[in-house]
Amino acid sequence: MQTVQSSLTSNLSGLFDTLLAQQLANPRDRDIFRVRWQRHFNDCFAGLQALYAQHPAWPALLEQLAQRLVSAYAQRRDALKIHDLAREIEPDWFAQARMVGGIYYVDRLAGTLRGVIEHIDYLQDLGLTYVHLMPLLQPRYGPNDGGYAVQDYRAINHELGSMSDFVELSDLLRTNGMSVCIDVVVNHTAKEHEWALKARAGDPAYLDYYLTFADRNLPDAYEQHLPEVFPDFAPGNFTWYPELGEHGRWVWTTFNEFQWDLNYANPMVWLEMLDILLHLANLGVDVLRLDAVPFMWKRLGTNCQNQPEVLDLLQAWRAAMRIVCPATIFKAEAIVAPDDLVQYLGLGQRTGKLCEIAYHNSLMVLLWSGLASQRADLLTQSLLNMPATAGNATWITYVRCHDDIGWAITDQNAALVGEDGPLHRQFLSAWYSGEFTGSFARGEVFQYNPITNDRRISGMTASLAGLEQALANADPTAIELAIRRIGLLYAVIFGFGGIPLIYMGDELGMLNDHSYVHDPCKANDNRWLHRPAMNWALAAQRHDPTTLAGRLWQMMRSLITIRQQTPALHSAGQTIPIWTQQRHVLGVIRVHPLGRILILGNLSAEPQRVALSVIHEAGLVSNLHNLLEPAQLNIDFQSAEIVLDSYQCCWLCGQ
Ligand code: OTU
Repeated sequence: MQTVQSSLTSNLSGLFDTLLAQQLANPRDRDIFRVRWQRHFNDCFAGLQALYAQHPAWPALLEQLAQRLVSAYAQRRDALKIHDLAREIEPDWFAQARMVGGIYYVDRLAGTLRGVIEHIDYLQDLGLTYVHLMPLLQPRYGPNDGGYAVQDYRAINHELGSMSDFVELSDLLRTNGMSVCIDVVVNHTAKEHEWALKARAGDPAYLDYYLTFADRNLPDAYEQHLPEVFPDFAPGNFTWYPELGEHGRWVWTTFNEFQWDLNYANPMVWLEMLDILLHLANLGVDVLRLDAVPFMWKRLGTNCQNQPEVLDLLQAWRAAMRIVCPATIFKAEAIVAPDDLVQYLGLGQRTGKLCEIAYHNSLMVLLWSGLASQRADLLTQSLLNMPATAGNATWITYVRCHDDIGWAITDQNAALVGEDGPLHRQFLSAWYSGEFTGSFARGEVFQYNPITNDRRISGMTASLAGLEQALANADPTAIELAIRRIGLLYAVIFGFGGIPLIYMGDELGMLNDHSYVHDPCKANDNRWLHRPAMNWALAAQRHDPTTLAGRLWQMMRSLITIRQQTPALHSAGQTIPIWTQQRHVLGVIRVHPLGRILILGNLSAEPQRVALSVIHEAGLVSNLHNLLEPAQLNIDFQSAEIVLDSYQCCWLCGQ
């Protein structure tokens, strides 16, 4: 095997030399490629070999891989090559305290890409260094799951603008210090994608790009272990297409019927998608958000998520990207259990790296859980049980995103703090849908599953945190509390470690938007409740602190400024949850050579006290001060306690 491998790699090395000589005029470019190839090719090769060495297309795969890598590199613009160099010199660029992100739908923010160009001052004013533009590649016509059913990965959604608009916008963002993140839906394509059309036209090579079955035998066997992602509007995981094959076939459709899962057991699929990733990186994209990665490999008898092969697929992609376009990193969109999730960060099973960043779904869910129960114990316990992540990889921390909130809280962690898992999850759904007596929240249930009793939740941050109800009741005290809740959630994710993301409109306290019910392509999916169009009238009030929008903006702006001025918040530091001996107060220590910060968050509506001894044990003994606004620290020296106001978050420093 060893000799086969070494002869294969030496053949490849020869092939690379020929291709480089043909396609790259500048000898320095060829040298750079070779250095990177020597560093990363083994990681790429190891992943691929594990997956495809037995496949008849194996030798062809390697040859085509070499060709695609060299041609993508030859097409890379000089400005991006300099960007690559800068990022190689500063490999922790995404882990630094200056990183703060925002998430936007292009159409909802500003109509078109040109509209975003015109509003770039707004993003700058907020202080962002990272902008996630929601799906903007050409989707199918009609319902398209908010753009997650892509028809053409090489075209920009023509309703948003042209490819040159996009390149102009991403160049502009980058030159203004903002990295660009876009979505790449790697698990499935629209059923109108070119590959699917060819499969439907009867081309067997393209039929093999998807997972299709002549009868129900295998689908039924798989279904026994498969959950349903959208049980409500897309039940089951397979859809019958009478026009497919000779007598019709079942197609694997994890999500909607129009989203066809790709067959990654076919190496050509891996290669084609790599080509797309390289193409997008060459447009100047810094972060590729790989959608639904856990689903990329199927195995009978399992839930077909997080299979070890997924890690090999990612390792091979990432290594290939490091050779051509090291400025671009991967963000894993894996909303899965913590043990499964941490696998996507850091090192793979074959020691190559996988993704640089991944969503911290658990933190998001647990913060909402803590806010409803006004208790920190489940949050603390679950964070303590979270496996560690590897070096130079970090979290995306967030309060809300465009998806629903699923109550991913384990029965085991719930039991450790004396809670019943199923009951607590039911409580959270009742609380955030506003059904629970005394709830401050106004969300809606998404995808009720009568079999599992799961009820996920839709809703904007401000509506879930009480602002909508407080405004409807014109209740100034409730408004105050809602603002504080929003501030608390964001203060925790800003200090926790990772890149904090501000969900569009949260900086202005934008509320739920019910207008989607009038659009037939959206009406059955209440996730549109929290995908409102930007309210520019509210945005215009942002510098006026006497307005609600102005207060929230001010709060967010000050969090951003303080984070960016605190280099010790670099994500390479450790994040250590502690018991504060006070069930309502969350405690997290951030430890970095540049400093130690204790984050204390009061999850209750009442003032709470934390013993100074707890703070001393956390390593802060003297010269205690609070970095966050308001910077005062309320210490009761008589009882030796710190007093936190309702929903107050402090970032404590000291010696
Ligand atoms: C993602 O979410 C997107 O964020 C959704 O907006 C899409 O609808 C979906 O993919 C399909 O493209 O299940 O409920 O572990 O949880 O991929 C949302 C990952 C989802 C999945 C995630 C998915």
